Amino acid sequence: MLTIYGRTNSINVQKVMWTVGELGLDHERIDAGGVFGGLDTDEYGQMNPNRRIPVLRDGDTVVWESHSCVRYLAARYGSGALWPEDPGARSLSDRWMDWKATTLQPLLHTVFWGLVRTPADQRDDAAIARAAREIGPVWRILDNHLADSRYVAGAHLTMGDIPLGCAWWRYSNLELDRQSFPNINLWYQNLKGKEAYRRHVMIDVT
Ligand SMILES: N[C@@H](CCC(=O)N[C@@H](CS)C(=O)NCC(=O)O)C(=O)O
Repeated sequence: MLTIYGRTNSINVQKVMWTVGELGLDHERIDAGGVFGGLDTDEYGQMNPNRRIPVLRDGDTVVWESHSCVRYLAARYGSGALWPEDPGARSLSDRWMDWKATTLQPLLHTVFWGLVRTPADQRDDAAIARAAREIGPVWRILDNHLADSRYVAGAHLTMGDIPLGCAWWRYSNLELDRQSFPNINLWYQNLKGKEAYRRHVMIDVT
């Protein structure tokens, strides 16, 4: 059985839980991080020297870094579905996962942490406003891509949709002015049809 360490309101844990749910895998999740703590023990440090969540354990295999966890699960249990077999097709999923981590996430981090996890009197309003402005054209890149593609790597859900689906839920629940993204919105309607997305991702943004 799989074990996932991490609290449910972590976007990085949500990616793993959605993947586990999508694949219908037997698992247990152990609360860790945030108010639950538990990251400073020797045992945890041996699993993840970064002392961050999530950690995924599958028998003797221990994986950290959320995108690596998603890739591991997709490759081991979702071959031909979440894990496209063809390297070219898989590169589409891969690049949107990397894009989320490197291009989108720094901006999303600034607006999310600023608006949700920082007390109002301690916020850097200028930094939040700048990131909120700059993230619009970044989402537009995905919106343009989705004009020709039901999911990020084609007609079916793959691992490439998972980090972005989590990011979109978080972004669309923030109190800020957003442009309209019609193709992302259609894609999001498709994601909402997935039970595991509703269950693990569409929860209070805290
Ligand atoms: N790049 C890492 C980031 C991991 C990370 O920063 N996790 C945060 C939660 S989203 C964490 O462990 N925070 C400390 C805590 O929850 O106590 C990944 O994708 O897994």
